[in-house]
Amino acid sequence: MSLLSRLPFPREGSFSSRLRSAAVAARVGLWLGICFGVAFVTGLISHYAQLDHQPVPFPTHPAWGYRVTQGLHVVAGTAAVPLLLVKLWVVYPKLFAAPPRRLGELVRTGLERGSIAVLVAASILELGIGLMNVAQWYAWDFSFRRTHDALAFVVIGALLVHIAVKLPLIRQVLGGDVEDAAADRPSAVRPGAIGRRGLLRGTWVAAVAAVVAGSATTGTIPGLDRLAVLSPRSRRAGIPVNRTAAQAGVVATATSASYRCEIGYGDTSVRLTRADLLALPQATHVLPIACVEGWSANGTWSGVPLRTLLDHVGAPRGRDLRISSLQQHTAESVTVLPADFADDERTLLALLLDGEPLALDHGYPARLIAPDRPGSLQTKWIARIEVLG
Ligand SMILES: Nc1nc2c(c(=O)[nH]1)N[C@H]1C(S)=C(S)[C@@H](COP(=O)(O)O)O[C@H]1N2
Ligand SMILES: [Mo]
Repeated sequence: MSLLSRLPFPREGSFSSRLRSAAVAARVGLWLGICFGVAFVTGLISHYAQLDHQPVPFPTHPAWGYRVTQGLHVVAGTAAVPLLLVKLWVVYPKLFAAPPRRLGELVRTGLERGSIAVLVAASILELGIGLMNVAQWYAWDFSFRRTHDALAFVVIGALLVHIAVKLPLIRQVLGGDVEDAAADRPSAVRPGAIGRRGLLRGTWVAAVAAVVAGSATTGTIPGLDRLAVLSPRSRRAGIPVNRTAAQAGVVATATSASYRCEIGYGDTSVRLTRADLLALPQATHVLPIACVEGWSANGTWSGVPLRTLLDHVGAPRGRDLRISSLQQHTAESVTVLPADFADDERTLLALLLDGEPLALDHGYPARLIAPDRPGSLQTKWIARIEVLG
């Protein structure tokens, strides 16, 4: 008797359901792979959009570009959760397969299982912290974005190894009928209560349901705010509020009569009241807020085109800006606005939303609204704008 068979584990042969088959695993795996692929590409886009220094400037067109890519990112990640659970349930018996006896086989199997262990662990962690971030449950000290980004490469790397190893089997079972038993484990003979097609249909429904539930419980769906138990975001003028002025600790400074928006270029510095800003030429643009957490909403924003302000202090085109909030000591307190955004005529120092003065929670007295920019970088309660060298 081998050591493994003496341990109190189940044996591979004791799993008898026909549902746990390569034919099912490959079909769920295909969709899981598509979700991971979409999440990976859109994640890279999001990561790049949030870099302070972009070798190739992130585009400002189309204004809804980031809205679409980041919406897809969160949809793909959310749908992947039930797909991954079903996939793991289907292939779980393989965990208890007896190791091969020949050394060459043993090494090959060891590498294969090792890559699967990495893939499973990294996938669970990646989806887990992603969902926690969407739910605004920051139970960690590390930078979410850097960790999520680094783990994504581990997941995709291990996934590619996994697909390469399994490719012959994948082609065989995807080429045949889902009921085909040719690639089944010998013990997988007991018919399930729902059948393979039923399990697959149920899995697709679960994936769609997860996306709908995720959207509703995070307050993404207008009118369903009462379901937003995971991260209640109140709405002002139809746009969710991600962090309120009270949470940001800016109520006093944002409403103070001594508020000034400071614009600095070299030795020039002007300090403008909200009334001064309102007296400058105004423009109105319909632009979305597209939160990295997946929700997005269009707003009709009015205010001073940033370029008008820059001309006011004589700043040339082609300069990045550093934008500081009245809010202190958070990732959102200071952001860099790349030159192509600063010079885009649609980029506003917004003062009004829907023709009404900005709500305090939406960034009163003045906030940044730029096209095709991640929501987290649309700085609220702006205190200072510096033209960088
Ligand atoms: N100063 C500051 N600006 C901020 C934030 C913040 O926490 N502090 N949150 C950002 C995030 S994550 C998003 S999605 C948008 C949301 O804007 P809204 O609350 O007006 O919808 O504001 C951004 N600007
Ligand atoms: Mo956000």
